[in-house]
Amino acid sequence: MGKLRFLTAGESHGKGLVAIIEGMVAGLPLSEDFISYHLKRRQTGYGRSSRMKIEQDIAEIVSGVRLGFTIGSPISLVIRNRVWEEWRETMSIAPHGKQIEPLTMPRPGHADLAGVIKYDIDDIRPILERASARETAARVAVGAVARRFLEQFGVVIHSHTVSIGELQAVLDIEIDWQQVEKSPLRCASTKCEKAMVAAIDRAKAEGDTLGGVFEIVVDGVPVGLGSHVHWDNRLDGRIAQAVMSIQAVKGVEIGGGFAMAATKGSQAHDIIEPSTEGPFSWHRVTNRAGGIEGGMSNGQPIIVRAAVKPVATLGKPSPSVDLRTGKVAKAHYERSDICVVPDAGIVGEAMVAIVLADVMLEKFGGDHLRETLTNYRAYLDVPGS
Ligand code: EPS
Repeated sequence: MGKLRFLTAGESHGKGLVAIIEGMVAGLPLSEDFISYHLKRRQTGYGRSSRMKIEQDIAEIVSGVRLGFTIGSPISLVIRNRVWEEWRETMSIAPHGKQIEPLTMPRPGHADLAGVIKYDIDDIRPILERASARETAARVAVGAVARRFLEQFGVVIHSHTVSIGELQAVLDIEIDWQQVEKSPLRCASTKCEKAMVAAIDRAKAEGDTLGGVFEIVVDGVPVGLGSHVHWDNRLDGRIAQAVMSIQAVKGVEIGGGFAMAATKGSQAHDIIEPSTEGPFSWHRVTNRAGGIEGGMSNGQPIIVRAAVKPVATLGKPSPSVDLRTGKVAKAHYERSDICVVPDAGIVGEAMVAIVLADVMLEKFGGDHLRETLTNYRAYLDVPGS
């Protein structure tokens, strides 16, 4: 990370989640309601566990904002866990002398097994609590601050569900983002949604889970964010790392991605044509590069897709080994989600927003939003930019 940094803390069934953001400019309008609006968007996807009905995430701004505007100091946020009341004993901070049965049957696909070995703990609970995707609520809160900043520059971020299990959305018309926001699967194709919902219901009845693919679309990104000069300046690399870090994501592609590998060069790239419309003397008819060439934004929409694996906690648990006895046992089961793809898309939006805010701050600098905007406008006025 460059100028904008953040940390999250918190366990899934602990007191709550905390985030600290450093490097945001002063003068950015910011409210708890704006952040909470995006937190709610992460909790509405079809296929989530009943936990989503318990938690109604609200972000409390503890520092860094005064009278509705950021003041340049670290912004800290708290999201309380409603389930904490039921978990006080199991997740107690002080020892209380009561026997809590350790979890010793690691779930394949989770952090359980590697975690207990690495941290030398004989109970899976402390590992799963932090590995849980509950942490993504804090990322979405941080992402909301980043997107508030990006909005000032006309950068707009959307996400939608491209597939659930084997079912692909048919995307033959322009995406209606308002409809996506209303869709329980965040699917742009109402035709496909019914079958996807039925597939999730079927998986649930069978004690199984489903994965899928979400796509992020970012409009309004200026040319020249990121750089070709160093591996860790490359915008595509930074976005891929951020999106890949989301729990359950197993693949990330930009633009044509993996499918591009099977095409010829003459069909893979976006022809540059003269144009008399718009700010430049050229334009592109296609966007196979997904808005990034040579590690830099090229002014086209940024398109990122992520493959989400099926949730690893299964109603019909996979075979495992009891770490106490070394004998065959069923993996641990506790309440979990069936499908998280739509909500993972919201987390994807947040991670992409954080990376883009970071590269915008790197390029345009400034300690107050006014200064950043002045630098941004000066850059856009440079001939050829
Ligand atoms: C999760 C398991 C479920 C999810 C949780 C992620 O929690 P619980 O075990 O309490 O039912 O609901 O996601 C969230 C709590 C959230 O806010 O997204 C897991 O094991 O990763």
